[in-house]
Amino acid sequence: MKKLILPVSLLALSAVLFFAFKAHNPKKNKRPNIVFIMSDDHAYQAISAYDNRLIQTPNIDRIANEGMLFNNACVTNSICAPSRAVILTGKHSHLNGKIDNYFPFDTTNVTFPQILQANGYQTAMFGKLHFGNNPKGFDEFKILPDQGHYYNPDFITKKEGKTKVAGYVTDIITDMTLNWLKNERDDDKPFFLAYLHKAPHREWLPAERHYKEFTKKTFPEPATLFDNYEGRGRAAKEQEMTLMHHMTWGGDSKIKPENMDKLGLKENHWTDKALFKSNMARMDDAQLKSWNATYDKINDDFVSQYPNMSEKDQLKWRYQRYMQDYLGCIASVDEGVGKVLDFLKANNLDENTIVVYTSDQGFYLGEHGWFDKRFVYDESFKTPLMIKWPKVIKAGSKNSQMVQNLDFAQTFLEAAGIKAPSDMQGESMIPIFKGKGQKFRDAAYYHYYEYPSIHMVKRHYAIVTEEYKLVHFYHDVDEWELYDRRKDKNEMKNVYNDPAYAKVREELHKKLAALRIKYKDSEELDKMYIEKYKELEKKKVIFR
Ligand code: SGN
Ligand code: CA
Repeated sequence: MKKLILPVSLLALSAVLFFAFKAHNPKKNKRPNIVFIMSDDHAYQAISAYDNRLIQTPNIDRIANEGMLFNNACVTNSICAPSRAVILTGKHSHLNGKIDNYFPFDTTNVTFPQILQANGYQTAMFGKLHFGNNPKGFDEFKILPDQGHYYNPDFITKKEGKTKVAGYVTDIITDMTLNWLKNERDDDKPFFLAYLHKAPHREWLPAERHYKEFTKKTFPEPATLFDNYEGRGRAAKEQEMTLMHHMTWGGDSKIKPENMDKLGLKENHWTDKALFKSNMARMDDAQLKSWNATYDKINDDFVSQYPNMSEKDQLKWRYQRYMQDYLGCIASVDEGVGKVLDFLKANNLDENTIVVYTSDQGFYLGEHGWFDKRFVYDESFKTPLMIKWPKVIKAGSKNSQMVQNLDFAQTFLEAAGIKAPSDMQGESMIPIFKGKGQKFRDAAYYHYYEYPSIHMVKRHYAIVTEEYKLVHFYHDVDEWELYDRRKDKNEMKNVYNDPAYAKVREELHKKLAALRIKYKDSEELDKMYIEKYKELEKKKVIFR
């Protein structure tokens, strides 16, 4: 008998070893994992890898230090849901149909996660999507309905339906992500993981540990905080996104309704008190108590200062209040990113995982006196981007090519060894990762649509080259703007009618026309979308 047992147990042992080896054989999983981290409205000015005057973000910076920092990454349409649609489809807004936050996302679009999934990738999404419909191509998702809430948020989940989760949104999304990595990841498959923060989206409610810290700080003001928009056209003058007149006392600056009444502060937006109240209503007693302990002091202080404040003082105060809460929200994003990076490292997933950090667009942090985004001007056109992939990208590299959010789909597909559909409109960034020097994109095309709507930024399309920006505001007005990006970094002077730029202007007009043809955009489509928007206005779904 004994003689027989030995060979059988040897066989069993070798089978165990075979499977153990199979699971841990690094060669098997040659296709890279992808961790796509995106926050909402995170300005590059608020990442220390770009600029350390406002905040230190040591964990986000790790991605740049261990990989590549992009100094000129930009979007095609600087607003939330459209940016996400461009990322997922690899197509400009006018072709994927998600031109603004109101139009529905057409789920017959093919998205790159669907293609990855069909090719053997395990896929998961946690956090903010903002489409109004669920993502396709994901084995698992837990997403916020619409914009989501900062405290005790609701989630739409693939497996458990709608749930309310106690706690702070950024921490919850991080925990969901880590939990999936630890417990649900299939060792035998490469994965695509979308880790999508709501923060630092308006109205900027930080976690307790961070509002306690950040409300004590004072921040340097941007050079253009007191911009009067001379030198630019009607669009810059007629927007509704100034700290002075459009930031709300209640929802944004957290002045309590009773204090607004006491000081006779007029609501500058119908949502002001309502939003303040609804944010507070989500907190439990302990959260509210702690919140009040910090924000009541700020309120008392403001009530005593306000009667002696000039308009200029008010703007300065609003800027500090804005930065305290906005940057406080980023602090928890940075912590979460650190935890996910630590997990990858501790589990030997570091080497062959592509980690991306980006935002759905840039954001104004008081530049031109503004908050929000939408314009093709730099702070909202450009977006933070850093990517690490130790196997391929040299640590600490920097790149200044105009990569766009349009390029992610083709980049990820190429990294996974999959041929991208021929109607995708971006470029794969893989040659850049490998340090190849050729010019990637000569000019970027931009098109913003959501008007008339909240913040009132007029429709415009533009061509952006390294040196110039030519912009056409074609709806409500018919105005052209031209900026010399090298000489006028803050974009304060439209030189469209300056004879010294006549030749540049002419060339850019030609290039812009060619780009519109290349990307299949046209005046007919512009008109079609204006007409379709009117139908939405009739249904009263547009928010103003
Ligand atoms: C909300 C915000 C706006 C913001 C839009 C779109 N107001 O309406 O300030 O521009 O979302 O943002 S709020 O007071 O309700 O927060 S986006 O990131 O989803 O495009
Ligand atoms: Ca956004």
